[in-house]
Amino acid sequence: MITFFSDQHGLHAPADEIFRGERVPCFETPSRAEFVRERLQARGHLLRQPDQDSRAVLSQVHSPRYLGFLASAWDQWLALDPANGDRQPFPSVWPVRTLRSDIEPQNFVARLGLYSMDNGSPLVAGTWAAAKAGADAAACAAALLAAGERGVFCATRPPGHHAGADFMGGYCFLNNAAVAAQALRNQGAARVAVLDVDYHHGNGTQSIFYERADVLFVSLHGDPRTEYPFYLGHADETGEGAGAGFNLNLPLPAGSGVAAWFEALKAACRRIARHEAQALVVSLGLDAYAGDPISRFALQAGDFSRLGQRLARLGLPTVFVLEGGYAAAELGVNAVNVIEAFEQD
Ligand code: OKP
Ligand code: ZN
Repeated sequence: MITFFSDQHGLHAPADEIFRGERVPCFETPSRAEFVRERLQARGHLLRQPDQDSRAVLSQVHSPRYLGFLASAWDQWLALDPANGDRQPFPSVWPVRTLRSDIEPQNFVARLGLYSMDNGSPLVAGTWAAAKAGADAAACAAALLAAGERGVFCATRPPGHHAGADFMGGYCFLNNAAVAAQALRNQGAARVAVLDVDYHHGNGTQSIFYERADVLFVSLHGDPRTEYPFYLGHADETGEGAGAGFNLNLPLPAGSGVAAWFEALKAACRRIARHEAQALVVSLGLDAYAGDPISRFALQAGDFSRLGQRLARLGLPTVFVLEGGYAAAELGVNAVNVIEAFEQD
């Protein structure tokens, strides 16, 4: 399968994240993408660097002030103190209920909080370049579908599905799946479906399309009562306004087994078929894997082949976008199992 891979991903390599109040090494590491690249190459898949600018599509899914902030955040951080070059900024204050988010504060950390849903998305000098290359890959993949390709894989990081129109979160900065879906719409697909199989609910993607009927969002994930992102992803979130009925969440209790997962996948596929979509975007998180260090589902490597086969049966041109998956050494095998089974079916 044609795969987009950006060398720029390595520019986003934060050292630490905050976990239970302590700094711990980041789970979302450059090695994740390198394991995927190695496996793709070993299996003879073609790798391409993204060569299209996603700027126009990005401005359809993210707000101008958020994009402006993200593109210049590192320079703003350095402007505070040149010694900040070897420090990671973390937000510590957020405009929750009753506080105003319409006015951009002048204080940098206050702006960082305005544009963040958590303190778990460390930003470094190369974050913008890496994230932008991922979004460019998503736009490239959509263009290839329009040119007749059946499946294209974006083996990119950082992931994107927690990033909303105007905020980062959960290691995500730019919503690559939303970029792919919007680009497919721009190219003439009347109806697009996004299927998110990452262990964590894709709150960013859901919120971007929540009031739209043209992009159906379907997600299979750990129940937000106990799992990140906690504040979205419940079954009663079905869409609003014109988008009423075009959002389907299938939360499963943490610890659910493989049979329950594939039952939920069946329901997801049925809803997608009913949408009569002309193209599919898969937010391909691989953290439903039994060996994932921060997730609690039970899929084995062979189950990812079964996933690829089920997706192929939808019969839709499909963009796969890498999201989470933190058992880094197994990520390549699991990702390539999905796309090869998709191609073979
Ligand atoms: C991103 B993606 C664990 C901290 C968890 C948030 C998880 C983000 C997952 N120590 N932080 O959906 O895989
Ligand atoms: Zn995840």
